[in-house]
Amino acid sequence: MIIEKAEVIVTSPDRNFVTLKLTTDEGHTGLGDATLNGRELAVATYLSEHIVPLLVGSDASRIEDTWQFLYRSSYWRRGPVTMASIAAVDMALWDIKGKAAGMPLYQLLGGASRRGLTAYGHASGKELPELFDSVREHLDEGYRAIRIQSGVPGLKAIYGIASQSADTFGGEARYDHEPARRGEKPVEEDWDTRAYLKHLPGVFEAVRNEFGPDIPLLHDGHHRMTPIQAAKLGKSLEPYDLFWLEDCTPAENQEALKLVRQHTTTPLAIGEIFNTVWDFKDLIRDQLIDYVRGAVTHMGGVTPLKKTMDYAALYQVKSGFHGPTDISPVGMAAQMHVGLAIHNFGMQEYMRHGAKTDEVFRQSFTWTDGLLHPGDQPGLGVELDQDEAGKYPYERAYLPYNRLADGTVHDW
Ligand code: EZ4
Ligand code: CO
Repeated sequence: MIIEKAEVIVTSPDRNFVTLKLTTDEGHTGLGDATLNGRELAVATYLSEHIVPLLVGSDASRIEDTWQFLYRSSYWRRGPVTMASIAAVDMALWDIKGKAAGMPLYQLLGGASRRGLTAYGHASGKELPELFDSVREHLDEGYRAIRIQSGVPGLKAIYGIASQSADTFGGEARYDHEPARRGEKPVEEDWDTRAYLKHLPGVFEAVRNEFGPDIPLLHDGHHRMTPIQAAKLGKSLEPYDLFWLEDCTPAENQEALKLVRQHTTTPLAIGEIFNTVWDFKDLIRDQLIDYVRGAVTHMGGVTPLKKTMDYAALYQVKSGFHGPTDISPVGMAAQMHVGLAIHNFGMQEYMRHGAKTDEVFRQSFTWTDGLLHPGDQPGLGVELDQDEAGKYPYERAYLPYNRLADGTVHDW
C-alpha cells in the first residue's frame, strides 16, 4: 500500500483549518488534522516543504515506523509546528488502515471501553444572570458537565466569555469559532489577577446554589497565575467540588505544580500546549496532575497519544483531551476514537463547530445523552468536501493577548 499523493488543504469556513489528505495506490484516502491556531501557514509550509516529499512513494501501512522516521530523522524534534505536522500524517495513516481493514479506528485500538465519552461544554457570562442562562442552554443541549468562565468586575474582556465577542468585536455571540480573531493585528485584552481571584469563588458559590451539588463543573485558568496564586485559587474553590482546574500556571515551569499540590485537593488538568509524552513525563510520574489535556493534533497524533495515556494509566491519571474548535473535525474524531478505546478516559471537551465547518467536513460522530461517540464508519469517519473547502480561502487571524493596567504584557 503505497502513498501516491499527499495534499495540504487550508480552508477557513468558520475559522482556519489545515488538513493533510493522503491517497494510496489502492485508492484509499486518509485525513489528518494539522491545525495550529493562529500559526496555520507555518504548519502548512512545514508539511508541503518538508514532509510531503518524504511521504510520496512510502508504505502507508507502516504507521509506527513513519512516525519514528519523521520524529527522529528531522533531528530538530518537538515543538508545535513539527508535532502538528507529524500528527496529521499519523492520523491520516490510521484513517487509511481503518478503511483498509473495514473497521473504525477505535476497533483497531482494542475496541470500546465504554458506551460513549462524557463531554463538557463551555458556559460563560460577564454577569451571573447571563452565565446562568448559558448553563441552562448547555443543560438543554444535553451537556452533563460544564466549564464555567465568568467576567471579572473592572475588566473589559476576558478569556472564554462568549458574549464579549459580540459586544467588543461586532461578531457572533460565540467566542469559540474565533479565539484567533481574523484581522491584521492581535486584539489586546486586559487582566488583573487579584480582581479575578477575589471574584471567582463567589461565582462558583452562586452556580452551586443555583444548579446544585451534582453537576461536574470545570474551570480554565489559562496560564495566568503564579504558583502561590494558583494554590490560593485551588484552595478557595474546594467547597465547590470542581471536576478540574485547568492550566492554573504557565505550563513551562512544571515544578510550580508541586507548590499548588501542597495546598489544594482541587484536581488539576494541564497540557493543551504540550507536544510530546516528554512534556507530561515528570508531571505524571510525580502525580502533579490528574488529567492529560493533550490534543491528538498537537501531541503528534494517535500513536503517541495512546502511548501517553497508557503511561498515565500507571499513575491513575486520566484523559481530558483538548477539544476547542481549533481542533478540526478530523482531529476531534481521532481523539474520540482514542478516548473510546483507552481504559483511563476522564472527560472530553466538546465545542460545536460552525455550520460551514460541518459542510466542509462530513462527520459521523453522535452526541446523545451527554455522550460523544465517533461512529462506526471505517477509519476516522470524516470526509472532506474539497469543493466546499475551496470556497473558503485562508484568512489571517491572531490569538488575542493581555496587558496589565500598567501596560505590562501578561500571559493570555
Ligand atoms: O485558548 O485552543 O481549554 N481551551 C482553551 C482554548 C485555547 C485555544 C487556543 O488556541 O484554552 O480555548
Ligand atoms: Co484551556
